[in-house]
Order: sequence, then structure tokens, then C-alpha cells
Amino acid sequence: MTATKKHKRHKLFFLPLLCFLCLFVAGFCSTTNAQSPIVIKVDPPSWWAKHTISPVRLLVRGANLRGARVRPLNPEMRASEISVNERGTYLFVDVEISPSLKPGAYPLLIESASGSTMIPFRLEAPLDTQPNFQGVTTDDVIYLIMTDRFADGDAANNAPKDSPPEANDRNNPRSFHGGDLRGVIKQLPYLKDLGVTALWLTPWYDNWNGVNRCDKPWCPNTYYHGYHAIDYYAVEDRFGDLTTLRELVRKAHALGIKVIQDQVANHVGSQHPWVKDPPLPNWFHGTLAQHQLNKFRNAALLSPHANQIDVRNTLDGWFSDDLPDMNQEEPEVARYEIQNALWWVGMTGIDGIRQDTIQYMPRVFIRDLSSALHRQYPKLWMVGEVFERDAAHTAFFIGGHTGWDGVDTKLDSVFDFALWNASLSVFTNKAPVRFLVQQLKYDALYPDPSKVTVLANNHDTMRFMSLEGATVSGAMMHVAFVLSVRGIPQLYAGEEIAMEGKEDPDNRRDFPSAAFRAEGRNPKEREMFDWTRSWIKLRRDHAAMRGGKLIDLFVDDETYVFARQLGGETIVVAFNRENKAKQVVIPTEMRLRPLIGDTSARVENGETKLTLPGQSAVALRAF
Ligand SMILES: [Ca+2]
Ligand SMILES: [Ca+2]
Ligand SMILES: [Ca+2]
Repeated sequence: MTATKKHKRHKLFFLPLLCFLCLFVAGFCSTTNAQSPIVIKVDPPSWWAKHTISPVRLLVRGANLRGARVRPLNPEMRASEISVNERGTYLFVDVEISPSLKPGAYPLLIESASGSTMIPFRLEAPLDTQPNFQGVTTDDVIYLIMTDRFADGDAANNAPKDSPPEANDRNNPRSFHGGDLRGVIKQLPYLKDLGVTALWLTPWYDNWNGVNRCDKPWCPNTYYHGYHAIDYYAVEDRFGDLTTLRELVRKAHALGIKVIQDQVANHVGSQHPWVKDPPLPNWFHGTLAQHQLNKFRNAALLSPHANQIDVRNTLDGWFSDDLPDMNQEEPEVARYEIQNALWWVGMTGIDGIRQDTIQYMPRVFIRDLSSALHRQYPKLWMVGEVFERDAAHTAFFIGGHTGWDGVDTKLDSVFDFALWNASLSVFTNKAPVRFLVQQLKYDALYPDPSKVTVLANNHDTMRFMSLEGATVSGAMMHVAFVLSVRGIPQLYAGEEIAMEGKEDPDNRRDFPSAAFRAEGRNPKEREMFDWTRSWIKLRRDHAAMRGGKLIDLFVDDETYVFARQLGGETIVVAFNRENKAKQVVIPTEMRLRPLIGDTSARVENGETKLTLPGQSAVALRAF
């Protein structure tokens, strides 16, 4: 089933003398007839001189491309390795860029025996290394924004011409609701006030503006969430454009806030032009009419004993019938996707990438993608979505160690779904508090457990306040735990005001715009917002809270006390789930002063007696 490279190399044709002269004199030549080459699109549309990727490989979409040759108009560029698909609708070409070339337009002439036309192409001015491409570390607090549901900053993009009214129905939880990049820009002061330092935006690739109709409960629906790209090189028109995106990154950076792009290399949307006319026969795993569906036998991706039928189904099967699965074992696909990832980083200055459904791609591809990103942008950070509640599984995918398959994915981070699951269970009273410690011991599986991303929730999970057994005090302990345990914390927009929401799409309700202002928050929202902000501030104020060693001090079925220690600084954090105040004894002398919460500590006979309020979390500092 492994895809093989099937496309052919085409021999170059000699130029007709007339055209050659025309080229020589005018810089280009355009002879047209019915068989002349036609260029519709070029991916990537631009690149950089002195880039770690040179030559860059262009994918030109058009017609009549069979037998075409490509000639850059600038003599300091060179085109080679041309390959065209059977139908003549796609042409691949390597373009070597001289390091001395300045930014500007560098079109390429494409010509065949029947005529010629131009491939538009640009060289960009590289963005400054500061404040761009900074990566994400334990110093950060990530905040997930579902762009369509956060803030509508520009009503003019809410109803594109090609969208039926149903697609824009704000009463349908599966339609577009109008949120956009301008809305995020306008709410940057809110985010700065909350204290988060990195925004993860759901995918901003252009998605289809139409609406799916069917007789199922999930119809009519749209791709408001952005996971069904129809163009890997365009910004969703409902969200804004590349200029607005660059403005967002620039303004966020000016406030000390990083930006993380949600990339989806595993699949595209079924409305992508490739689906009807793939660049290569093996571009996807199968076709719209004939493909495997992923049975999600994810254990096959971890176990050395899995059979190849299960492995191939999980890697090659489509996530759903409308998500064509990209074939990264075809080198042209891998190159295309690696360049695409780099292009977005280079064009926008983003600091990190969240890679969707990463485990459904070959581990060698994850490694090659991670390596290419680090080669060009050493600090750039990528977190992979390996949605598994088993630390052995997520640890297998993080970089920094070599798996049984001989692969180190070099992946910077994975989401800690195991600890997320434990925290939800504990703080909704479904598991004893010691479950947290039992889960954390599996940090032994990670080469560096501080590198994991600890999610409070995300757009695929029920919101805390809608879980069975949820209380506001439980939600407060959960968010305090996420913000104080080791790793990089990640919040989901709305958790900070205790929003409710059951399964998708209920967990994607519009952010209540009144809550962006302090005076617009109701008492419950205010309590949760102030609490969340105080724990974020605690992290910001104390290096031990961000990068300190985690040391267990006390645990039982209702209480967990740990220290975060770095250099000379020790912060003690305690969670007491009981309804009443409780005293716990730490068998060592610690002189502690409260930072958050109604708590006190005294030293007696070489021990520390810590008084904890009921149903709350506290933080203290050793002095
Ligand atoms: Ca809008
Ligand atoms: Ca669109
Ligand atoms: Ca796949």
C-alpha cells in the first residue's frame, strides 16, 4: 500500500526561434492558442533568498502544461526538475534562488510548443528574527481562540458573495458566526489584561463558503472551524486577509503576545480543487469515491506488535468522508507541506504551530517537518495533537527520544490529555485527588516532562462547567492546577468566565462580547476571570511557577500539596477538595507566606502545619 513515486519527467522542448528572440528583447513572450499553457495558481506564490530550503519546489496549477518548460526571467534564478501530471494540469519545478537576489517580483516564463505564459512569483523581504519566530516555552500561557466564535471585528466579511444565507445563520451552531481576525486584534487589550502570552487560533486557511445539506442532525453545516482547507496558501475570506493576519501578529507581538497557527497537514477539505484533479495519482490516500475510513485503531501507531492492515488504515484512512487524507510518503506531498508550513511562518512571523491530528501522519514526516522548521527558525515551536489519555502514547510522539521504530520525531510538545483527563475527573469529584499524583508519575516516560502542553480544555472537549458534577469551585481548582503544574498551560477562550458547553458544537458558543469589559461580567464570570488572572500573574511573577521542579509534599483522597522549586525560590501550591478547612502536615520545615487564598502555615517540631480552606486552591511562598 505504500505509495510510490509515479510521475514522469518530461523532456524539454526546444524553443521556437521567434519566441526566444521575443523573450530576449521584451523579457517575456506570450503566444496564445487553444493549446497554450494556462497558469491558474502557484504554490508557494513567494519565497526568500538565503533560505534553508533552496531550491524551492513550485506546484503550478493550470492547463496544457504537458511538455512545458520553465525559464525564470532573472538569470540569477534557475529552474530544473520539471515534472507534469498526466492531464497536464499540474507542473512541479525546482527554482533555485541566488542568495544575492533582492525582494521583488520574479516571474517565470512557462512555454510549450503551443505557446507561453507567465508564472507569477515573488521574493519576500524576510521578517526580523525579533520579535518574530520566538517559539513557546513554560514562560507562556496559551489561549485557544476559535476565530469564528470569538469576536466579530468586521461585519463586512460576514456574508461572502458565494455563501448561501444558511451558511451565515448565527442561530445555527454549525454555521459561520462572523468572528474574524479584526475581532482578535480589537480584543488584544482584553487578552493582555487576562495575562495570556500566546494565542492559538483555529485554522485560518481558506475554507469553503458553502453549506452542506443532508437529512442528518448535523446538517446544514459549514466549515466555520477551518479544518477543511480548500487552499493551503490563502487566508479564510471571512476572517480577513494576509495583511490583516500580519497586522494581528505584529500588534500581538508589540504587547508581548505570541501567535500559534493551527496547521492541518494530515488532510484537506473535500471541496479542495485537488480532490477532483489531484496533482499526482497518489497525492491522496484514495479518492472521494474510493478510500478507507480511519477506524481509529490508534494503538496500532504505538505498538511494535501491530499488524500492517491496522497501521495503514490508521495512517491512510480518511478522518471522515469529507477529509481527503494527504499522502506524506509521496515525496512531492512531503515537500509541498513542509514548504507550506515554512511559508506561513516566514510570511507572518508566528511563533508556533499546533499540528492537528498529527499521529495520523508517518513519524518520519513529523520528524522531517520539525527538523525543517527548526533549521530555518531555531526557536520555533510545534505542538502535536495526539488525542490520547494514555501518557505512554503521547510520550511516544514527543521529540527528544528515539522510539522502537528508530525515529525521533523532534516534535517540541504534545498536549497532555492524560493529565487533563485526570484533572477533570478529580475536580468534578469522580476520582480521588491522588489520581493526579498517580498520573504524574508517568512523567517518567517523557524525556523532559516540562515540555508538555497542559490543556484546561479545547474546542473538541466539553467545557468544564457542563461536565457532570461541575461546580464553580471545581472549575477554579482545575484552572489553578493547569496553571501551576509542570508544563506549558493552555486555556480555551471562555473557560476564564466559566462558560458552559457540552459536546461539539455546543462547546463552541459565541464568546459573550459583554464579558470583554470588566463591567460587563456577571458575578460568576467576574469571580472566574479574576481567579484565572491571579494564577496567571502568579506564574508571571515567579520563575519557580513556570520552570521549577515539581515536588510532591502531601497527597490523600481529597488533598494534594506540591512545591515548585527553582534556584532559591520555592512556591507551595495546595488543592483541598473537602467542603471544609483542613490541616495537613508536611514532614519538613517550611516557612511560608500566602500568595493566593485564605491559608496559613506554621512550623512545629520540624514539621510544617498548613491550614487549607475548603474547596479551593492556594499558593504560598517559602521565605
Ligand atoms: Ca466578521
Ligand atoms: Ca472561505
Ligand atoms: Ca493520514
